[in-house]
This record gives sequence, C-alpha cells and structure tokens, in this order.
Amino acid sequence: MSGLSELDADFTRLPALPAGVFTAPLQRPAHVGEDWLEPRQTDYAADDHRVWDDLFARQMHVLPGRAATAFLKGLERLDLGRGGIPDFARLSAELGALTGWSVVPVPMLIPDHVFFWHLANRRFPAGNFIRPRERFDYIEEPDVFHDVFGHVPMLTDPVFADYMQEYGRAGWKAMRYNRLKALGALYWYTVEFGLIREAAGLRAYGAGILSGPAEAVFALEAQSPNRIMLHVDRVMRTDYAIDDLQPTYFVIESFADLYRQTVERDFDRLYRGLGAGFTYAGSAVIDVDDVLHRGTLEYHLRGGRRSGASAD
Ligand code: HBI
Ligand code: FE
Repeated sequence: MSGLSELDADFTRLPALPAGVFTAPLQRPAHVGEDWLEPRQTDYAADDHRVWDDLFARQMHVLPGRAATAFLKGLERLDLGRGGIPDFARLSAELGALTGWSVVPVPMLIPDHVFFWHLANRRFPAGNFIRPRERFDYIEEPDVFHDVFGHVPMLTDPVFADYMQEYGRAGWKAMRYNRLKALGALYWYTVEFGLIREAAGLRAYGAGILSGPAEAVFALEAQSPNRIMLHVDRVMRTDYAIDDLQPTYFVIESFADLYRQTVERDFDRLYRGLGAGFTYAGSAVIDVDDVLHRGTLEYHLRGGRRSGASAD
C-alpha cells in the first residue's frame, strides 16, 4: 500500500481508533455525540454578526493582491460578505453544489481522528462561536471567522477540495504509525500557512494567514521569513510555531502539484523512516532547499511576539 491515505479504510462510520495509538485526551461536552457535532448552529446576538462584518471589512483591506486567486474567487462565489455570520445550512447547499463539501458546527477543537473522519467525508468542522470584541485581533482557538472565512473559500477549488479529503483519509495512516505530528506539519504549512506562486507573484492560500490582520503582509512582503518551495518530505520533518508568525513559509507551484506530491509519495515508507520528533527547526534552511527568499529572521531573532518584536 502506498500514497498518503489508507486505501481500504471505510469512513462511512467513525472507525475505532487502532490499538496503541496515542491521542490528546479531550473532554467531550455532554451535549455532543461521538461525532462531536453541535445539534444546530448557535443563534448569534446582533453584536456577534457585527464582529463578523468588522473582521470581514478589515481583511478586505489587506487581501486583494495578497490572497490566492482561488480564495478570492471562493469568497465571491459563496458571497461570504453578504453580511453577518453565514448560515451553515445555506453555505453547505451552495458549497455542496460546487464541490460536494459541507460545513458542520463543532463546539471547540475536536480530537484529531474525529476531525480527520469529517474531512474524509467532505465535511468541514467549523467553530460555532465567534470571538468576543475584546479579543478581536488574536484568539487561541479557531472560531467561526477563522474557520469559515479562512478555510471555506478554498473548498470551492476542486483540486484543493480533493486534497483536503485526501488529507483526512491520511490521518488514519499517520495515526497507525504514531506520526500525527509529521502529518500535522503538512497541514500547518499548507492548509494553514501555505503560499502559492501565481503568474502575478506570490499569494497566500493558508487560512491562518488569510483570517488575521498582520500575517499576509509579513508572509509575502517582510524580509524576515524564509520562503522555500514545498516538498512534502521536507515539511513533514519541520517544526512549527503555533502561537506566532512563522519563520518559514513553503510555496507551492499549483494545487495540482500539491495534490500530486501527496498522492504519489509512499507514506508508509516515509513514516517508517521518520523519528518521533522533528528533524529541522522552523527557521532552518537546508542544502537541498529551493529557496525563493532567504529570510533575515530578524523578527524571530528579536524574540517574536513574546518580546513585542515588530513584524515589518
Ligand atoms: N478541531 N475544530 C477543529 N478544528 C481544527 O482545525 C482541528 C481540530 N482538531 C484537530 C485538528 N484540527 C488537527 O488534527 C489538524 O490541525 C491537523
Ligand atoms: Fe484552521
């Protein structure tokens, strides 16, 4: 068996975790079942909808000329700027007609294997709540703005939509080898913080970049970060920062190339050769890298967010 995912796995029902697999113990709220889905989307207050509108307006000052063409097209096709937090049922009907994906509400971070199972079934689990105004700029857990504004537009792209499903199927193979950390790095450096080379220049397609106010400019224009062409084996060995700007961004040629890299690589062999930890620091540049920009790493050398370093 090769490729990223378990070819013979049946994902119609939530599979049992294989024996000997270690996962983070999350406490499941009493009102959700094994699938961790909310029975229905929250009724939001009027100010919740205004928070969405204000976040949306702020991003639209930053993203033209910086977000990937596929992302901007997706925003428009789903009309995510029509006002207020989108209704998941309506959004799912529209997205379903384009690529067969739906958006389902979850209360919080859900366990990896449940998250992967939803992706394998072309369901995107989205945070139900929206950040309070007091935490407008920075949140630790993904809310409905990060999840829907940041992730859902890319699911209108047919190739990216297939990549996400493949990724979900891949989770189960990674768990069998206890190499979820490595597969998580691939998610991080593509789905959350990925850049793509377009004819007009570099653009961002990662939701972590596109849903925040500062990272698009930093990722694309600052001297500080490295920008390196993405190779699947390389990124799966690379550590990442979960609570700060990235020291390195990885760039893809196209979504078709990303998809091809992940389905052609024999992940059983890759996992057998990987250690339990990461080989490369997030800031490392190695001799085989195809480097587009070698960063000064000034932001991180100054101590990053903790030290109040400036991001320009
Ligand atoms: N849960 N709600 C939610 N959102 C995520 O993005 C998410 C998750 N659980 C696990 C998870 N992501 C990871 O498995 C991936 O980031 C790799
Ligand atoms: Fe995310």
